[in-house]
Amino acid sequence: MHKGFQQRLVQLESGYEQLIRQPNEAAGTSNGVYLRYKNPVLTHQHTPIFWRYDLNAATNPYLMERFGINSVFNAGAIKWQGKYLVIARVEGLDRKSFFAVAESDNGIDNFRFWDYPINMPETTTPDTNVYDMRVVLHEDGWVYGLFCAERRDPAAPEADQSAAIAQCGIARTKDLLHWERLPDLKTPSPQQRNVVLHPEFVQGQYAFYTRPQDGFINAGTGGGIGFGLSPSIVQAEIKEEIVIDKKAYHTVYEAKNGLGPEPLKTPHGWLHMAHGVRNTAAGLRYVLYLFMTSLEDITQVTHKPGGYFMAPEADERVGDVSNVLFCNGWIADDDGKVYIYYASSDTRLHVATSTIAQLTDYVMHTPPDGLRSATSTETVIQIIDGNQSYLEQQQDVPNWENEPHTNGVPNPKH
Ligand code: M1P
Repeated sequence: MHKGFQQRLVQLESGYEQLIRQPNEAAGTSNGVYLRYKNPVLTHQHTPIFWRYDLNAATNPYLMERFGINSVFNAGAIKWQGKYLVIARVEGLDRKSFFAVAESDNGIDNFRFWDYPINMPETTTPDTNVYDMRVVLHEDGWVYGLFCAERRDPAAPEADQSAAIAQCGIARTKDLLHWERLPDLKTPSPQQRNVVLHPEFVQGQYAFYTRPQDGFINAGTGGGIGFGLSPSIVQAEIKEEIVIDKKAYHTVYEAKNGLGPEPLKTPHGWLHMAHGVRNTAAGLRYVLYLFMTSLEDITQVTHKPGGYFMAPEADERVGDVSNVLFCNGWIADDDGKVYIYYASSDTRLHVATSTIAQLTDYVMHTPPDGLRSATSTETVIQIIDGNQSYLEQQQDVPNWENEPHTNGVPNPKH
């Protein structure tokens, strides 16, 4: 055995256990809508040592990493047999992603990967890369995983080694261990990413949220969050795709948008999390936003707050693809607590917590985007005026005759 092999192994294993067992704490103050946590719940370092290292001193005398992991991010999520499970996108140093389940007892820390990643079957057209699974327990009794299945564009010239075609892969399982791969979803769009299966039948059919797109990166004439029905899931095909939430000029979803996890059913409507993308001099910026659709007609958006719900902050801003938040998994507990699993900068996975009551209040009572500076100003003035009348009713307004700035309370005389 190479000198130091055993010592290094002990160090690796104890460092790993320390990382996995590290308790997570709420981070500072909340904005009243959600609470972030200090540590990411998963990083590349959380992947088991026995995935990355050959632990046999005879074949790996220097105890070298034989299969490095670059990042762990964009995870689907599901509560399963009392545990909080995330199905993460694990990306190797070779840039290929695969799926792996990690579980925790409390949803905020001590996430530990299952021993093996998901051995996802392929269709007759092998995938080059698979990523961003949305996990849905459908009312038909199956757990479905919908993900992006990406392959090189067969029409691309030899010189172009980046042109790709993204389609929606579909797999289903009853135990999250064994997965049956179904044919990819067919839609009228040349490219599909961010496809989500609605958890209930709609008009007796499987209902899909889609993201039609012309190119691999650019939405082009496509874009927006689409919707369509398919009578079958084993030969899923959407013949008519409509857009239910469009991209819009000078908003946080100007360049493109896409649905996150499966929607959560609330008494007021279906609660949706999505990501919005805009272009900047520093590249694309991905933020998260929420909206609600009608229980009676799930294609009708009933409430949509202006702006973003969450944007990259502090360390979240930096990573392989900086300035990105992306969320494709959340878990709502029976007591109304919601665990939001969001990834930052295509590098690591975090959790934020909220409740159905808070998210519903946020979605239903945050002013919508008026799409002009003047309407935003008007919204602020309405809030100030509202506070003013409230304080007057409380008969608590000091006399600020000549003071333009006051201690956090509006000056009615200015
Ligand atoms: O790099 C940011 C994200 O880009 C893609 O998302 P979208 O299709 O909405 O642009 C995906 O590759 C996603 O995985 C990635 O996080």
